[in-house]
Amino acid sequence: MVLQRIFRVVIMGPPGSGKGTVSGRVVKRFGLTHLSSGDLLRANIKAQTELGLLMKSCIDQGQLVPDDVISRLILTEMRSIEQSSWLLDGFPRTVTQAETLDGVCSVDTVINVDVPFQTIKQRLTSRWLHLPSGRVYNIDFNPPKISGLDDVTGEPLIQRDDDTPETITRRLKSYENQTQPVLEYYRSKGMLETFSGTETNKIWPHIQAFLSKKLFPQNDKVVGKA
Ligand code: G5P
Ligand code: MG
Repeated sequence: MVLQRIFRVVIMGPPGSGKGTVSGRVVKRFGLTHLSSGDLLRANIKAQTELGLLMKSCIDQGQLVPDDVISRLILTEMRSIEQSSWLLDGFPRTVTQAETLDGVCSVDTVINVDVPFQTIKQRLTSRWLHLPSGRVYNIDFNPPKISGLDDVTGEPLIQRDDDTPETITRRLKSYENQTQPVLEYYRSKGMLETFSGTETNKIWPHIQAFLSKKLFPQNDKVVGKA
């Protein structure tokens, strides 16, 4: 199925709510290009760029990096995919970032993955990551086929430095204080679609159905006529 125009989707939710996991499924099912602010920052840290070195302590302490730094990074990356439909994960995280994004493009819809904090705390300490691709695993939920290795490349998996219990608590606090107002920002514009639950496998069918309708409204009409 080919999209009839370019779609721009933002995915939001607390740390560990499953944004990366859901994004992987959206990419596979709908072919959107995934752009993750956290993956971009971690790639900069791994490559030891000036920006990566500057931002590492901020991220490891569970604080947000400054708005101007992350906005510049994301907007530069967005320019290279402006002819594609995309899914933006982890940006915007403050109202200032949301206003910056509004200044450069119009977003079609905002998906909010709403998972209780208690569920999240248990998940994040057992997360494993393939750094080059951003593929995520969890020893309870979706373990790799071979322990410690990525299913696709066979390369080693790592644990994120910010997945310690204390840092997770700080990340959830900063989500409450700085990112929840962004949900209100999009809700007031009528753009927010919230999907609540404690299991990605139960939330995903609803997101999939919503995006199918949004991205392929013509199919709905065909079904309606039949
Ligand atoms: P990130 O990288 O954007 P967060 O904190 O927003 O980080 P995170 O931790 O990447 O979000 P996620 O993507 O929402 O979480 O969740 P995930 O990785 O898919 O799933 C979490 C774990 O749960 C995985 O192990 C997965 O397998 C498992 N899982 C999924 N579903 C289920 C389920 O149903 N059951 C179970 N049992 N497990 C499941 O940002 C990192 C940092 O970068 C900076 C900040 O410092 C931030 O803290 N940053 C920004 N700073 C300022 N502005 C921005 N815009 C920034 N963006 C990033
Ligand atoms: Mg993520």
